[in-house]
Amino acid sequence: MKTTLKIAIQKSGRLNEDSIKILKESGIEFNNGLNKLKADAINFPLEVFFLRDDDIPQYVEDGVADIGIVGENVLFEKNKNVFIVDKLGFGKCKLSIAIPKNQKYNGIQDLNKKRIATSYSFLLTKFLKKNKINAEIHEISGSVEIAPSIGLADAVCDLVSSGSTLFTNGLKEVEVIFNSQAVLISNNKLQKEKQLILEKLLFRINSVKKSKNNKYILLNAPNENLDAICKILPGMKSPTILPLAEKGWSSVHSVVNENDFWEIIEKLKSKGAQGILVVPIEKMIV
Ligand code: PRT
Ligand code: ZN
Repeated sequence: MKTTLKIAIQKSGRLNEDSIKILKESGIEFNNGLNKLKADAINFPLEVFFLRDDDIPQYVEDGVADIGIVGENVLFEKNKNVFIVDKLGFGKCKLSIAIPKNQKYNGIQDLNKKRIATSYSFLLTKFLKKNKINAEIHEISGSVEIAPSIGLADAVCDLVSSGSTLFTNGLKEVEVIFNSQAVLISNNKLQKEKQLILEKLLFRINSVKKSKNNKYILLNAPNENLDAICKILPGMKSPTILPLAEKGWSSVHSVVNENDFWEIIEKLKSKGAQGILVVPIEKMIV
């Protein structure tokens, strides 16, 4: 029988769409798992399991799934023995401690003797211990943010992304325990054939990730400034330069990183670049 790699992703919730998207953008076709536990990819040796995110680390540790996509927050809270293969750059959030916004906060020692509600008792215990804080942890599984207003706790430890949940519940963030994002995890003892499939998958995922961070740029430049313009554009190797029909002008093509993008555009304009076009890249193989 042909070897397939089994990947566990979230069935529904915040990581579901992006997990499916990164696989599909990697050219892997499968049904989306609506009312299904499992789907076979059509054109890649991959089986996709749709699970609750909380169960994914255990499934991967046990080898029921070979790999999985899960938030670091869940992974570290479950404290399973698996291997982080790659950070995926989506599902970003913070695990933070928050208190009622009208309360003064002079530092972490203010959490001493406080009751903190959380679904992350393992990570919170570790954090409090490290900081020598003696607080009472109330483990609750949902709607943590309402705990202070109903008198269940003095503070909360929960995930924060935009901060609007804290705001609407009259809370303010006072400590960030860590920053989290979705990661690709793997069982520690993958068979050789499965390891090879994982490497193929990783190669594709990285091409997709790289392409998202980069843009293809085309511009027209006066020939006398070409040297200066090429110095501004790093490109994958060096920029492509083609003569334009108009004498004394060339077309320059290159790849720029999203992070430096606006700075580079400013510099290009100052060197006389015109007709600048910026195009998204679908895949980038380097
Ligand atoms: O059903 P299942 O168990 O699979 O899903 P779930 O309900 O446990 O998790 P889900 O879908 O809510 O989140 C899945 C993962 O998304 C989390 O484990 C995180 O890794 C990641 N993630 C990213 C978040 C958030 N951002 C986030 N903001 N998970 C939850 N939240 C919640 C947070 O708990 C709080 O209630 O959103 C609220 C805060 O959001 P803001 O924007 O108001 O700050
Ligand atoms: Zn969950």
